[in-house]
Amino acid sequence: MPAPGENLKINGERLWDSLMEMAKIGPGIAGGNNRQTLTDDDAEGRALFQKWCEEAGMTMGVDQMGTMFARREGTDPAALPVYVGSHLDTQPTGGKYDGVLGVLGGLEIIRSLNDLGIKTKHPIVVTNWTNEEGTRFAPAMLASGVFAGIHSQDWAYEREDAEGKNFGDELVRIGWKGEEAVGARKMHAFFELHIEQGPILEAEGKDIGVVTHGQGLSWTEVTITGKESHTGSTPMPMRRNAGLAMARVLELVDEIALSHAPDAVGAAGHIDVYPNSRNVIPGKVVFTVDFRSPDLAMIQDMEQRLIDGGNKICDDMGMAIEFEKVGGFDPVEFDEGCVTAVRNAADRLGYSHRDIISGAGHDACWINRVAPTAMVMCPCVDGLSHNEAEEISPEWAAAGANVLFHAVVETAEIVE
Ligand code: HGY
Ligand code: MN
Ligand code: MN
Repeated sequence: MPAPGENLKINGERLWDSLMEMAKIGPGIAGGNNRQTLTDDDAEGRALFQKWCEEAGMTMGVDQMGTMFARREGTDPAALPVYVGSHLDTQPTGGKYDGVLGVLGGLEIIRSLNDLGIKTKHPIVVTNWTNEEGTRFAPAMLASGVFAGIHSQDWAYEREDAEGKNFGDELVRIGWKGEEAVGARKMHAFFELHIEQGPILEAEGKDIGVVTHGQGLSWTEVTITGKESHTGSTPMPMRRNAGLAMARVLELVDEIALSHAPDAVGAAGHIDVYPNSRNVIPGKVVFTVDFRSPDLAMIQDMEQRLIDGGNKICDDMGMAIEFEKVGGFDPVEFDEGCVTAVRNAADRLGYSHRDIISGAGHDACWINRVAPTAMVMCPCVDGLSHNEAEEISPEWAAAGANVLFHAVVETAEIVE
């Protein structure tokens, strides 16, 4: 198949304008976004994305997890489509580009193909995966996980948020529960453009990350039970302070991850303290430990040492501790053919690039189980993400979208 010419480019200005337009929906309090999944803001962002897709001549399909599939026809309707996309949901203090760049980068490919009057043999489908972040409803990458057969749909529907609302009801409430069976769609390939969310590309002055692997992830929910009592009148030796036990376990998490440096990371981002009153010793704490590494054995070692060490800490302090695995996936190796298409595109377009392992999880990590998959990364300022100050440049956005354009169109086969 002839590769696209190096002059095949997207319209960077239009992409940037669409990013800024989408960023107005579900604004954060510090310039970023708080467009959490299945909220009214999410519904508004979905409606805007659907409007843009229909204006670009695409037809929209929605599955029973609310994932959106906007299709541009190919010349061979029997050919399996090339899928391209990411997610529109954000963290509560999220940035404007995490996920959104991948969805709107896919839309920009369609808009550019329309401008250039180019047809492809394979249809192209631009995708918005529901609940990639896993912040409101754990785990992360929930809809792509159901699509890949990792989770059952019923289990996914029962996921609850902090207010006890469940995923299935909220999906119906916002009017985005589709008809399609989840996972019924077969893919020729899947590509995802994403900001790096780390410092490597910017530090090395690289325009493009060719993502060969994704590190594995493990989420363990830890519950420690002590005893509520008065912070003033309870003598220190009598206290069963669950908050103190958590602090010691979190020190242990840091120690465990650092023992595998530089190939592992660990922290807890979600922490609930009960009753969370200024003058009550915490009787219970619930927190989620997030371990990651490209090496599965390291992840398993970290999980086991958390359990062994946590049990010891709480035995010594006379408290109960429970562990529940609430999310995770093994390290991922992306499809060599798709990765090569990304690397060749970066070369052809003259962008500096390097192979990279994704530090963050992405829908591509699950879709890689059911279709040939690869990712394209662009740098982000100071490697910062999951922070409202997340920033990229229009040039980085355009470079990433151009490489995505070439990889997708080469795989979808241009029809002369
Ligand atoms: O957790 C992750 O890595 C992704 O941002 N959801
Ligand atoms: Mn993301
Ligand atoms: Mn994210």
